[in-house]
Amino acid sequence: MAHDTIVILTGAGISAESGLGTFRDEGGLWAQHRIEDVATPEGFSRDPDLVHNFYNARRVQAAQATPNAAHDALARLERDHPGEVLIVTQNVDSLHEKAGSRNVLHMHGLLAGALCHTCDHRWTAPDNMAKSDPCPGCGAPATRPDVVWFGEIPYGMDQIYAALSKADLFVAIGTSGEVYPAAAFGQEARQAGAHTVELNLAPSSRVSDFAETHFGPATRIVPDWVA
Ligand code: BV8
Repeated sequence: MAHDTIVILTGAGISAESGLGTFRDEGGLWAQHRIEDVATPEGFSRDPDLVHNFYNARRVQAAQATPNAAHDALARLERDHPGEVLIVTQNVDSLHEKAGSRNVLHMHGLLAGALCHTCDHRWTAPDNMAKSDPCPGCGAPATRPDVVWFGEIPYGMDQIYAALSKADLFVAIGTSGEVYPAAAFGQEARQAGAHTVELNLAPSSRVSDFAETHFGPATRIVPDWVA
């Protein structure tokens, strides 16, 4: 029976040193595109090719990326605490799994996933996708990336809230605390009695939710904290 007493929330900052862009840092992904154009259902309806180009490029880049010392440290933590660690990631790359983490919940979906906008059928995404690709389930030309856009409901919320209510320890790594509901998880864990830790390059918008903070690059501060 899994206890998930250690809940870890990760964001784009944990993958930055693996070469994958963050969203809100200088020159980040959102600097090149408006959120409304590439990460909303409305943006997809308006210009599906723009959205697929944005995600196709990230899918190819993520597939070539390798986990860094921070991902490796979290995989080690899970091996040392079998059944007690849940990683809730906002990231759509698969670097936690490549590092060996097993209990990973992608609340904002996965670049490796394709979804039918018509029948909700899911399949493994090819490198290059287009809306006109026929859905393997219903045949409709309604192929989209299986990621959660603004205004859509994140995956696994019941499991996440249940884990936060029982957590002894909540650690947020590499996230700016700008996107909800993830940004409120620290406060929820703290109110449930967990010890809360922020490991980030710089204080996030939700830094006041955390009892303990360490700032610096994830490849240094995460292995130091896990050790
Ligand atoms: C929902 C798609 C209802 C996938 C993304 C007004 C107030 C409050 C909320 C709202 C509001 N108006 C609208 C909302 C809701 C909205 C929202 O939060 N909007 C924001 C802009 C205000 N949220 C939603 O719509 C969500 N759905 O609310 O549904 C609901 C609620 C509860 C329960 C059920 C239903 C859906 C949100 C999902 C949006 N999809 N992406 C993709 O393209 O990847 S969001 C996008 O931002 C990514 O998913 C990303 O993961 C996420 C968060 O960004 P971060 O990961 O934190 O990255 P960022 O660049 O911001 O920060 C990087 C951090 O790393 C920085 O702090 C930096 O210092 C640090 N760093 C950098 N380098 C390093 C480092 N740290 C360590 N080492 C380094 N080397």
